[in-house]
Amino acid sequence: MAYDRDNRPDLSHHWMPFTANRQFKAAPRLLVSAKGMHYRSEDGREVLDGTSGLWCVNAGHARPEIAAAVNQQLMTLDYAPSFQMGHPISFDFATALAGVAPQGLDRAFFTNSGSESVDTALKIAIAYHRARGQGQRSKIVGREKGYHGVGFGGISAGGLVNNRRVYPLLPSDHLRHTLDVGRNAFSRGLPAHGAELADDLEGLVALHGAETLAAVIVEPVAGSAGVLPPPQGYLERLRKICDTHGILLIFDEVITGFGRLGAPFAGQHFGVTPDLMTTAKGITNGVLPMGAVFARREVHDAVVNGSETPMELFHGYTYSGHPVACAAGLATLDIYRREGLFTRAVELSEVWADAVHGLKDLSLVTDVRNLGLMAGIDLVPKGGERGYAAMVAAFEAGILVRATGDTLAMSPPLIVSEAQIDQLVTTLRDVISKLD
Ligand code: PXG
Repeated sequence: MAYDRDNRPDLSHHWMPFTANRQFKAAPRLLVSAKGMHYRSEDGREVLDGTSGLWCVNAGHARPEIAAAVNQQLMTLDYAPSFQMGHPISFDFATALAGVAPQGLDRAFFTNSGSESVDTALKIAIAYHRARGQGQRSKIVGREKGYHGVGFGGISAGGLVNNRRVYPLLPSDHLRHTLDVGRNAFSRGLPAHGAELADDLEGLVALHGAETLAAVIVEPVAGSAGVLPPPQGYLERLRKICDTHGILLIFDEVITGFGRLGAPFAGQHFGVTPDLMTTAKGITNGVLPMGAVFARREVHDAVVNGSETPMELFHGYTYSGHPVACAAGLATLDIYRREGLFTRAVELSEVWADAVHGLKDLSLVTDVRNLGLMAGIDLVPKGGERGYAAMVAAFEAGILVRATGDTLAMSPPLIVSEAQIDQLVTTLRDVISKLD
């Protein structure tokens, strides 16, 4: 059925996620189709995708190779039980993923989303310590402004107050965030100041005792909070402190994974290898829900070989390793490799940095941050109203950007052209110039 403004669906029954439902339903923005770098809106306009959907459609929309692989898998084996039974394609996909994963992280546990990946990784971390006779290690360390999805583990580790304040939380504590506009405003790439903030972990060790801390989870580049690249040397320092105290380091690569920074994963970009890595989104180019937790072989072996029960980890999902999602994932990996998309963000990073930092002179712009094909643009704060107004005006002007509070985020598909980068920033310049 073709949707348009005269043929709008009933909007009342779908309770929308992370959406101002009343506001949206009063003035909906509906996307009805997508191809390549563009969405089409219900009023027939082309909208340039400046956000890869929600940071997931890294190879662009409607890729025929993925559609063909999905169709073929649907007609071959649409579903098979994932507990105590297996099917070949999940093993093939895990093997293929191990081939692009950071050194040593070659064991994959499948989930269906970033939130599930995070909660899975936290459980694996706790199970790992327990298997090694350190069952007291169950506290999680996250970071202010961190976003790790919406499971109870993820919101406990996360550092965004609106996602946390209503709910009971798991035992956790937090590092300070690394955003320091005072010292680092308009840094190109990694900010120079703030590596010492990693030493917060020493403070938490002193406060809680290392023997109670299971894992530290951070986004290598915080995404949802408005694109916060880590200070130079920060991740290296965190890795070192984790090693000193036997704390596992988890990189949440739900956004940074699958080429966003110009390497398959941020761990490789930074040369810092975590013990566990959470992924989702770009794993299937966003076309089907899927996620994966990558574990260092020693972490996997401690849990699996150290188990006293036949079943080693009491955890999993009906759709873990779903055959159709695996088919989409294999076809996606093929595209990333064949088209050089894992490294395209590096090739474009100077053009991208020049483009987004070109907005610096606008009087409402107070900071611009960038890394790989990600950018965050802070506007003079107005309780989120200004960011929202910018997002709506940008959409009306033909580009899709994200707003978090009064910060705008862009993360276009990795197939973006230089001309399209120019269109994104030229449009955004115009939009920001006209804001109150
Ligand atoms: N970890 C990270 C780092 C994420 O960015 C999740 C976990 C959760 O993934 P799921 O698949 O459960 O949503 C995310 C999700 C935004 C935005 O615009 C970011 C996300 C999702 C929706 C919007 O900042 N990140």
